[in-house]
Amino acid sequence: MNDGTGLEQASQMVAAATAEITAAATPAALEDVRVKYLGRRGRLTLAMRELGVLDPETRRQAGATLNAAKEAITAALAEAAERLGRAALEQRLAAERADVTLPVDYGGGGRIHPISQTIDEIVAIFGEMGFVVAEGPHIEEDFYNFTALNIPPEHPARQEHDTFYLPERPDGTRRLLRTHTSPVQIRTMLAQQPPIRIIVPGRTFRADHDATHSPMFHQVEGLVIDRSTHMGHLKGCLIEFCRTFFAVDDLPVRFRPSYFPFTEPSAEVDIGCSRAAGRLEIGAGGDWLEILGSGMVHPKVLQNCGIDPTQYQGFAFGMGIERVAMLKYGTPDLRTFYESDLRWLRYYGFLPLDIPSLVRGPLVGVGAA
Ligand code: 2U9
Repeated sequence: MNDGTGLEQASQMVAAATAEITAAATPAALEDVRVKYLGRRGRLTLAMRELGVLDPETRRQAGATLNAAKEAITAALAEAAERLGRAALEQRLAAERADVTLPVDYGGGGRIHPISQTIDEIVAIFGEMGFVVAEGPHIEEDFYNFTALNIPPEHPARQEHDTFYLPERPDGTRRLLRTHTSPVQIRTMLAQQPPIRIIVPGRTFRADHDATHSPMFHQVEGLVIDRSTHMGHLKGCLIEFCRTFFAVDDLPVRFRPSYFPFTEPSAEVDIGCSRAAGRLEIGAGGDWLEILGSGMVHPKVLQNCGIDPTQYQGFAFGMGIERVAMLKYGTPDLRTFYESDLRWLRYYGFLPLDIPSLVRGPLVGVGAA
């Protein structure tokens, strides 16, 4: 401290530090400057330590001067740190810039399987009508798959289902692979009170294997239960579904009386088609194609699920996914769905961004050619 008050020494230090701070090109270089002047053994820190040997008046003046110098260097460091941070951010943003107007590059990426796409389309249509998705286990108890659905032991419908049974348990009962998705509706009715409006997609299993049957296949079923649900609701809902799914506004739809143990009355649903020149075409054409099963839920089924059939009624329907997918997308052979042939999937599969939605226009999914 040559002049006693440290004034000259302090102003030199501030000038030197400011020049070094301005020259620092990286946060590391800036930190070196901070340590050099303000670190534990920094020049300004040491000068401040020397104040103790001065007489009180000189110490007061020199202390004020050195404090002002410290504040000046600290402020210059902060300003430089902000400048360097901004520059680094700008550099990073420039390096990470992406042109979002470029078309999406799908490259050799994966495809959505037509079964998944078809399920998503069906769920989107019923979702728009207020249905919610419900799911349940593949391995089921006999009660949920048969008995609760008005198919008691010895009922002839049990034979038609070609059921896969699991080994007998000590109590003599056997679990099974669900033969339809209907046990999910049973579980839903047992768990919650009406109104119920669910759509149930999933895998189902039957011991049947030939050109038109697979031991594992997919179904979508639906269930609506409310106080005054009637056959008119069933018809309106399913006509709307068929026309939207096949994207044909004036598609003829007819309801043919049928029989299922779990619905009464029951109806099969046909859509219009033409088979001219051996080519199947969906739309008005004088011919008919079966697409769905449906009916009003049998009062005994409601009762089995704790729902009072004098207060509530509802309708249900079911369809095979493979069948409607083959019809909509022209896949000729059921077995190809399960072969995991990548060339087949590249041809019949869907691009990941082809997400079915009614808001984006008609559901005429376009295959990835
Ligand atoms: C409950 C009550 C009623 C679901 C229904 C059908 C008619 C039907 C077949 C279509 C083709 C199965 O994949 S397929 O072979 N399904 O015809 N399904 S009514 O009825 C229910 C379901 C659950 C509680």
